[in-house]
Amino acid sequence: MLSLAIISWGAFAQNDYSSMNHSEKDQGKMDMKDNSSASASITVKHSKSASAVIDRYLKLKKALVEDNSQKAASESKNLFDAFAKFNLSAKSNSEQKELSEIIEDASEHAEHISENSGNLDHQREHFETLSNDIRDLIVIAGSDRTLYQMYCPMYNNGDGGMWLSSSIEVKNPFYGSKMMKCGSVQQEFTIK
Ligand SMILES: [Cu+2]
Repeated sequence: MLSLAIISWGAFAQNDYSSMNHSEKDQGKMDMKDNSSASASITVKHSKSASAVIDRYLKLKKALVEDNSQKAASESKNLFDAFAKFNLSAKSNSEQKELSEIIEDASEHAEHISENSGNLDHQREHFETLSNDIRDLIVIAGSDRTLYQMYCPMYNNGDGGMWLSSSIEVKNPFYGSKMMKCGSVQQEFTIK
């Protein structure tokens, strides 16, 4: 599971993340390509049910922006706990099923991030897939704030990677200080 990504900062940062073996990743990518039009807007319902998850996800993202692997590990432990406390009881049966699947997958990624302090590359691989889960979760469960889906076309050997932000300002969690401004707003999640 510990993949050592060799990063070279050549013409187009050739990152080898090919050793990552997570099928969910490709699934997330497919979704991405369907709505690749620049800066679309999606309305989600206003809900506080995901507040703790969103808070902690954003703190994890900040730690990765800061290249702080140790902090990313502790924040993802907090996120893991927020998933465990997520209250599904107020949701419909079909939503409960979908949400519990998302949460199960996302919890695994949070766990990997928390267990890989000192390995930012590996934490970032899991963060990319985790971000897709958080987006899917918000689409179903709603959000208590406007969020932006940001996209970095260079990540993962040019496959690209997305993350969520509460601000339109680009602070890249995949590259941190190496390429802080790489990325753009892909989608806005507004609250109804
Ligand atoms: Cu892992």
